[in-house]
Amino acid sequence: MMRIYSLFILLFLWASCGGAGNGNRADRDEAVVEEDPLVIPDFNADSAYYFVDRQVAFGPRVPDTEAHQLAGIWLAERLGGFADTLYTQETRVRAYDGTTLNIKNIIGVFQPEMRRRILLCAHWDSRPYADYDPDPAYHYTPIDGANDGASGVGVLLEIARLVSETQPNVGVDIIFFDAEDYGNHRFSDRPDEDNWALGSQHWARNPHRLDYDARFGILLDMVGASGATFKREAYSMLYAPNVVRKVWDIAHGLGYNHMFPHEDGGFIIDDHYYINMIRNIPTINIIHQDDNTEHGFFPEWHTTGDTMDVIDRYTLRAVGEVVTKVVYSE
Ligand code: AHN
Ligand code: ZN
Repeated sequence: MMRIYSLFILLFLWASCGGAGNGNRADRDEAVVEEDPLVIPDFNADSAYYFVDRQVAFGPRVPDTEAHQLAGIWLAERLGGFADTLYTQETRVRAYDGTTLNIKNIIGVFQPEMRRRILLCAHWDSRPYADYDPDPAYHYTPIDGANDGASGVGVLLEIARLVSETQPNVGVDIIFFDAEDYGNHRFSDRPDEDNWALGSQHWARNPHRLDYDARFGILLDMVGASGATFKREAYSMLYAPNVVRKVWDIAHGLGYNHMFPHEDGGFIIDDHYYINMIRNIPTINIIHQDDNTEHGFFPEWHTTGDTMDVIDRYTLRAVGEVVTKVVYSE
């Protein structure tokens, strides 16, 4: 079922009560069609949950592993099935410890002919080490990344499905970035420079279309844990304050005030940082921050506990509804 938000419905009711006086029924029906009411498709949280679960079932999606390769093929198939055009961008990058990684950014383009575009993104890789695990025995064990990675991709696959069925008034690009989470191990002594978000750094310098531009971008990171709260991330406030305002206003309008507080979070180096710095596209990060943990993220962050057990359909639904409404309000 679709939800229809329209001032013109109200006008129609007012007119039917005799307010407009003249005009027959056919005229009024026509007016409703011509004025293009805002039709917002329903975000299905079960579908998003399924997309998260399917990714996690491949195992940790660490570059240069079989699970990563198979998950990448599956994601390209799924996104490609919804998008008008699919690009995969494969390259090699150097990780902080000198390892060469074979990585793949996965890009779905909807309505390529439209000039006004918005960019939605998340990272699809998962971290090679549980370096915040309470048990040191797991500090070099790869993680499932159900929340840290798969949740954002799951929400965006569901939005891809909606956009494929109901055309918004704007072109949409959905990018799944690779190698976001191969950053410096907590106990490494290497310099901590630009070693996160390797896939988005590559894309920002080599976009899938020359001179690619968008009105704004939204990054989703850790958007599936129960009890999540999304404070206003500091780089988002610095580079894209109007986008933060737009998104938080819509969240409040939908009744998700408690999850999108008007509170300032920290500066987080993530994919959106490089999109802002290198491509100059105002891009925000919707990311779960938590003052009650030592690292500032959800309790299972970069631990073996970041499994499907932390994923809550309610959180996926809240974020999904907000981003869907942003897309269809453009
Ligand atoms: C830093 O800790 C520098 N950035 C965190 C970005 C991140 C990691 N997002 C998910 N995992
Ligand atoms: Zn991470």
